[in-house]
Amino acid sequence: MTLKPFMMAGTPDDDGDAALAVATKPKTKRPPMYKVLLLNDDFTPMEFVVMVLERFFGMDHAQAFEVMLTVHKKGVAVVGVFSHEIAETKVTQVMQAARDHQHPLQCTMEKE
Ligand code: TYC
Repeated sequence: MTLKPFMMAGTPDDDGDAALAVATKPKTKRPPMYKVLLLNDDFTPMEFVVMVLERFFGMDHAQAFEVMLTVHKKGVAVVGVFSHEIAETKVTQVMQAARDHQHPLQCTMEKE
């Protein structure tokens, strides 16, 4: 901008602001995703865990058995990755089913 007769250098409208037109990246932020984790314990029956994985995580029997064994042997496994709302629903469903059957099975979620 050229200085008009009534403007003084160094006052707020003496901008040079053409140089501040910085390119901005178009922001297409994907929503954060959440891992749902199943934890091992010594008391929940294996068949119950398999049933939970089939019912709430859409696994077939072989898949569910395999994932259950992974949790049994390693202590914990990721059983799915979901949006915050879906992950919360899965955790609630598993925890309610465990409570209903008086099993100590634990299911949690964490940001990916
Ligand atoms: N460890 C349990 C048992 O031996 C089986 C089990 C597997 C429990 C996975 C919880 O998330 C779990 N009966």
